[in-house]
Amino acid sequence: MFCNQCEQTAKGFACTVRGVCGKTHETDVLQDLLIYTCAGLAEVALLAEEKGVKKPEVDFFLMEAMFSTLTNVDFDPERIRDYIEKAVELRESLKKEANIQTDSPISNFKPAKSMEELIKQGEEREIEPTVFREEGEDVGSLKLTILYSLKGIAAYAYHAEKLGVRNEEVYKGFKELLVNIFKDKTSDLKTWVDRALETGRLNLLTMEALDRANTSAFGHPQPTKVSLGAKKGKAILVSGHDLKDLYELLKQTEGKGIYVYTHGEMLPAHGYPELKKFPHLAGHYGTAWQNQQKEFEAFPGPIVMTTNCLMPPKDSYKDRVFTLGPVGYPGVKHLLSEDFTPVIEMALAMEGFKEDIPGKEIMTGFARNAVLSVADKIIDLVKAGKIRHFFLVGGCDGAKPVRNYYTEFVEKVPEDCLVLTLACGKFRFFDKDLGAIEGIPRLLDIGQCNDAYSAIQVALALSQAFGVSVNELPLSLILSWYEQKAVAILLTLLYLGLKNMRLGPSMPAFLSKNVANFIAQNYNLKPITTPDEDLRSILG
Ligand code: FSO
Ligand code: SF4
Repeated sequence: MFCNQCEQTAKGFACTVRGVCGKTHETDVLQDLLIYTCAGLAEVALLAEEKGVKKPEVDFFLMEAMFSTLTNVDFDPERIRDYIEKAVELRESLKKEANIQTDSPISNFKPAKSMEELIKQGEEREIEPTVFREEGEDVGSLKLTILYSLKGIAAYAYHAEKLGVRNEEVYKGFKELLVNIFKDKTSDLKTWVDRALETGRLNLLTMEALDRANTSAFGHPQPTKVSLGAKKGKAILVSGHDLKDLYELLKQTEGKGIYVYTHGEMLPAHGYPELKKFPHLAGHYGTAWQNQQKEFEAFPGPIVMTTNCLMPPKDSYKDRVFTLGPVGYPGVKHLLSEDFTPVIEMALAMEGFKEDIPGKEIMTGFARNAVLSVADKIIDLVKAGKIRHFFLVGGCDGAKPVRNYYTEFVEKVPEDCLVLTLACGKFRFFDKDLGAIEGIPRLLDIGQCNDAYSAIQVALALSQAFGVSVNELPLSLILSWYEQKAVAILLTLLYLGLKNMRLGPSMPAFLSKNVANFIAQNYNLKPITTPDEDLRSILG
């Protein structure tokens, strides 16, 4: 196997024996084969569209299948095999319906019948080394950057589409880029740099669609207090990012005497009016994804993983985990629909929390509408010199101890500065009381990584209000990355022309030296150093 798509990749190079995340060789090569098969389906879908045959279910399938190859989503070779077979089935039926004949290898791939042979086919089509061998290191690096961002886009588009919102321009561009990765042998670097930025643009459109989907279904998030304690009684824990899954579960558990708790990236769900209206949405339990083995083990009820980041479950709680949609793990129960009956039955059969557990209260729900509703006040405070600087300390968490940088950074931010945050990296400081500046809390949780669009809108609105470009605002982005949604967001920020961002805890292994230099020179993207040094160089 060869996988270098996430921040924790082995030795900062690639996982080649077994994933640090727990992904096996078999799953890895099958995922590469699935991506190859999806490229074939995308190619045939584009040809069919030219002939006027358009199947929305093909686009949705592509999003779900590509999402399943993202870090910490699907570890189950059988489920990846099902996706490969479904992709070929959809491709062949499209060919028939639109009368398409093509000799393109990706569009004619035939999956082997036995698992053993299928794995061999995957080994022959391993994406990373093939890409590097054929077009040289720099084009290979850009192709991987684009491919990984497409996985991020797939995740966002999957959530949006589940709520009935889609963007046809994104789906078309997505399919074209996926096909190009496999078929376009041009070694012209400029072409691939332009395509990487185009991927960033498509991701912005996708995040806009997701923001629209979430806010039209559940309302605009409002600043909301969330308890970190627990109530005596039966309990279900919901993790991942999918708000629709949480909503369905809340509806199905209504009046059943079960409390529902959020975990990890589900925390911002508490801010949405249509979700917080359920009185049995009781609070938030636990912290970021990398702590789940300890936290899930201690939770006295079933656990629903709606998306990443799933870690290999320990035997002590494996039988209490349920996966959904693109998520999967061998031997873990998988729900085929949003019918949560098995989860509810398990919760009812368990005792739950034996007593009330007191906990701190924290705030979430500072998405774009909430922040912009006090924009005038914020602008006045900046003009009066009472707010000196904004720091967006956002992104993913992870297991590496060097990620303490982000905790220390937030602790050291001077008292006349605001900290905006999003995604699971915030669990390193989300329960700190940073106080307020004239009633504006100094720590504002914008939401999930999926809400990066909201943060971008806040920055754009401030730049308009001050009549300067975003790069001239007293705003610094201190980013942490882990998986491929973060790669897509980074490309969006580069597409928007954002400069001087700091990225950690390490630079992506898939960026070649030349590509990394190109980004450093053109965007002044810097690796994090120490909190003191970075604060000094930003604030002077
Ligand atoms: Fe975190 Fe995982 Fe949200 Fe990521 S839970 S690391 S960027 O998948 O999606 O922030
Ligand atoms: Fe390694 Fe990350 Fe790939 Fe898992 S997803 S195999 S940890 S690079």
